[in-house]
Amino acid sequence: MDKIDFRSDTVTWPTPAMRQAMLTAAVGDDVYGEDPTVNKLEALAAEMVGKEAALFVASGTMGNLAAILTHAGRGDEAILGQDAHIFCWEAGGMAALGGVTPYPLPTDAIGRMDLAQIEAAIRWDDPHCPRSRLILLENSYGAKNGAPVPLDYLAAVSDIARRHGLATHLDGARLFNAAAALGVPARAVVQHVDSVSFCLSKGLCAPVGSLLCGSAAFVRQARRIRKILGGGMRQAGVLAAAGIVSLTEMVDRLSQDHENAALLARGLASISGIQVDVERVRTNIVFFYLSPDVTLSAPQIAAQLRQANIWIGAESERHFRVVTHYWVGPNEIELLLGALEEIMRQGVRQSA
Ligand code: TLP
Repeated sequence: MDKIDFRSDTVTWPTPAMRQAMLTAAVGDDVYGEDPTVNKLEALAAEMVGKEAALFVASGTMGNLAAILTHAGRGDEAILGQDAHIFCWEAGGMAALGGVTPYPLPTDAIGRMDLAQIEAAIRWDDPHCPRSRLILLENSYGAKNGAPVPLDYLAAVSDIARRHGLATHLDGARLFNAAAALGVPARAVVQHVDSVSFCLSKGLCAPVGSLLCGSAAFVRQARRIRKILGGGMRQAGVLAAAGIVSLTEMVDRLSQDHENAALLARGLASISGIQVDVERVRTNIVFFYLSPDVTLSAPQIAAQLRQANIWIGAESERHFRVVTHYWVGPNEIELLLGALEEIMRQGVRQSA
């Protein structure tokens, strides 16, 4: 890559094998269902997550929105974590385009809503109220250090949903990271939910694309919704070809990114002026904080690192997010730690 970029795993460039597969991909018109490479990717994705069917969509945001608009409609309500990506970072799509109201609940240190609070959030059947229709889950949970959310919680939420006639959708943008950290296949993570979306364009390095998976009937309707959203693509096989490489070659290496994130977190913990909870790093996302004696702000530190061609995310005045991926390994981590240590040496107020 042209820079050392820890801001996200979305920054990943396609691998050489992907570029080669894109060059030679067989294509057709996917709106007619005639792109053989898209069809192959969708079949592979459905098989890997143990659902009947899958739909290739442009992004994680489109996958989540298409799922919500398939499960729910105007006047319906969706229960979700108050720091879930769908609630915070998807431009309010469910309300803006679907007339679906979010019902946000607090989450614990690994992104779990309280089960009793979920149950209490489900509305009476009363014409005054929105109609509770959907519970939205996320795994791994981005806002909580990319925590893998355990299966017993997913099973318990799905049990609540079933008892009340609600649907469940999992934002699995980093589903395979969660599965690797939990030590189970992806299909086990999604066995309890009605639908799941996962991204090819994050740690799996594809340039574009996500898959939305569920029952055949669900995906048939989601395909209509994708068309409404302007997401019906034509010779999308050139993109799907990279996605097939993602699923066949890139899934098994994600645990390396997790080991690298742990290595990075341990290194950060040894730098004076930085606070990081190493134990919480289970996948590829690390949050770290400036201690009160540091005079520089997070954006100032990030700007100084950029001069060394190293990019990290300043999330506020006092904290950062760094994400490991295919293009940043132990060498890049060493460079980041070295540069940061040097900046911090100047940025920590010396006590007299
Ligand atoms: N997340 C991006 C930013 O939007 C924050 C990132 O850099 O992490 N669900 C989750 C859990 C995500 O983290 C993201 C992207 C999405 C959905 C949306 O995927 P895209 O960017 O493909 O629309």
